[in-house]
Amino acid sequence: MEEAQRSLLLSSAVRFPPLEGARLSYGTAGFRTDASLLRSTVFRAGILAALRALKTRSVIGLVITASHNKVSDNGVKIADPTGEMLSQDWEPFADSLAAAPSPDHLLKGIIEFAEFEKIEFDGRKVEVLIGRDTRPSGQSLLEAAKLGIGSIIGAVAVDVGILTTPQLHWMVRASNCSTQASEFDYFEQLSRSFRCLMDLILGGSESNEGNDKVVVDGANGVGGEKLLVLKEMLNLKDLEIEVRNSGREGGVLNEGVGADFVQKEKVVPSGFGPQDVGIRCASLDGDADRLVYFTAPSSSSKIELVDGDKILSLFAVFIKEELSILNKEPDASTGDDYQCRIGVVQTAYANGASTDYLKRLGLEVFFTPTGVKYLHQKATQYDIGIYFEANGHGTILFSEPFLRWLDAKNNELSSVAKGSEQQKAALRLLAVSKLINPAVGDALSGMLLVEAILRHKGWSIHRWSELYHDLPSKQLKVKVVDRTAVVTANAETEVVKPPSIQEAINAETGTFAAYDTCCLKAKYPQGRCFIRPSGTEDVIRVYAEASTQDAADSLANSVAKLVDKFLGHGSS
Ligand code: 16G
Ligand code: MG
Repeated sequence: MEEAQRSLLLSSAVRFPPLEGARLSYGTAGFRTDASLLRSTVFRAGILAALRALKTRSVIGLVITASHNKVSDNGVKIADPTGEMLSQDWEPFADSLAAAPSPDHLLKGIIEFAEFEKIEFDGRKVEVLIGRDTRPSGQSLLEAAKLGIGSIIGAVAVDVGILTTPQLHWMVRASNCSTQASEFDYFEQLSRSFRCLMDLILGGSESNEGNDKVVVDGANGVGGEKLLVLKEMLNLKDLEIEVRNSGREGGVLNEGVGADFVQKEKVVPSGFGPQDVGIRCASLDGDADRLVYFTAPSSSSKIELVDGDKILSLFAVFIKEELSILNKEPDASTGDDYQCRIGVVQTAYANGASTDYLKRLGLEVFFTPTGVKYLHQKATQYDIGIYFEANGHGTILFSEPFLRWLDAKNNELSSVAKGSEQQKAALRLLAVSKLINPAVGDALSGMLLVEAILRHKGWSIHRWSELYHDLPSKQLKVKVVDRTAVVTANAETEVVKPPSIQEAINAETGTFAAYDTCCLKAKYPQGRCFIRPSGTEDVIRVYAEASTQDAADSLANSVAKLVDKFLGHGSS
């Protein structure tokens, strides 16, 4: 590394004294904590993004967001050239950059890592796109990120403004594919492919009378704001999209609103109530990479939740049907049948009833640990990989070879069977591949796909919800002395450290071991329970599922007590 580069790094680093005390780690979704503690970490994340751009010679993304966390938090994460999450083998470097105790240590760490990764500091121009959500702390953190990026010679920070997280990921991907990559292009692509899908659907299906409205909770954040823009561009006549909590009405980000609140608390978000009974409602999270649907209850306070598992199931049903239409006729002209491998990816949080349902559809279901990066990576291994977390993160990935085949098939059908259902199926699948965000789960594009499929099938939200019945479940969090003491395996379904706790959980969950004393019935029929350290909060999470709500609650409570006993009570 040249002297000019060293002194530039040192002179900028002294302006961002390292965080004292709290040690941040690049968790499931980047660095995240109280915004007032983040300037030095975001500056260093800027350096990291610039180094990644130098290494890959590609456009890199940096997003300033804390998603569904409270408004006073913020965070930062990096998007790789494909628009996916930062490569996992760079995460330890991210941690050590954030933890470097002085500018000298920081410089030494960068030099060593650059040598190891063979990063050349040749001053060639590389770009880092910076996007941020609507948090008030975003502007000052943006300045810190810019200075971090600017302290690597040749790296240029491009402020792309306030965006949803998936928009930024999409723009990074598009920039590296040399396609149109502005925010306007994103909206254009979504609206064009949605209209194309709706045209192919409206031609052949019944009308969806009474189901032509969706009311969307924008979490008082960037998603609501952007949905209003998208709605203008879509200019729909047959679907009314009403946006509430758009962020323009003055409500507080994520406070009593948003997908995380709705999914965890199972109550309507603020601004929704009895006037919405029977109407299809949806909720986005604070940076619009999560989507859940729900209906408002007429009496009880609990909503009917249609979560990520059900969105996944709807997508899977649709894709499977379209593929079977497409493959119905043997391919007379070429005999070229493509063996399309569909894979579904879930986490341990997926409701057991959804997994059963997907398996009954004949689909291959795979489990990964929590966090988009794990699910996404697995989904890339299929021709069509559909992944969702129950909390509403997810998307559909199409492999390049499959898309090439589909394109060729469509061309062929347009000469031998133009306008046939078979050709329409090819066109519908092509439209889906353009509508759905290939970089990361995207609540806006996901919502448009849900709407198109419901319209195609003539389904109400209730019909959709009836695909299967969720097993009752309960989630709890437990504050412990050190959450990193818990190490899990098998997609987080098993604790390997500390010893013996898994046996205790098994004993509690075990259907045959634990009998209800009075009626000799299993205490937790169909019980399933796991614990895992949170990647975003300083807690251990407990998830329990059973055939009754009481049993699920009781199992979760018992296991929470075990966690407390084994790991010690943390201060709150
Ligand atoms: C982050 C993850 C999400 C995961 C959640 C779990 C991304 C983009 N986001 O929000 O996938 O479900 O963390 O949170 O990866 P937890 O570790 O606190 O339970
Ligand atoms: Mg989010």
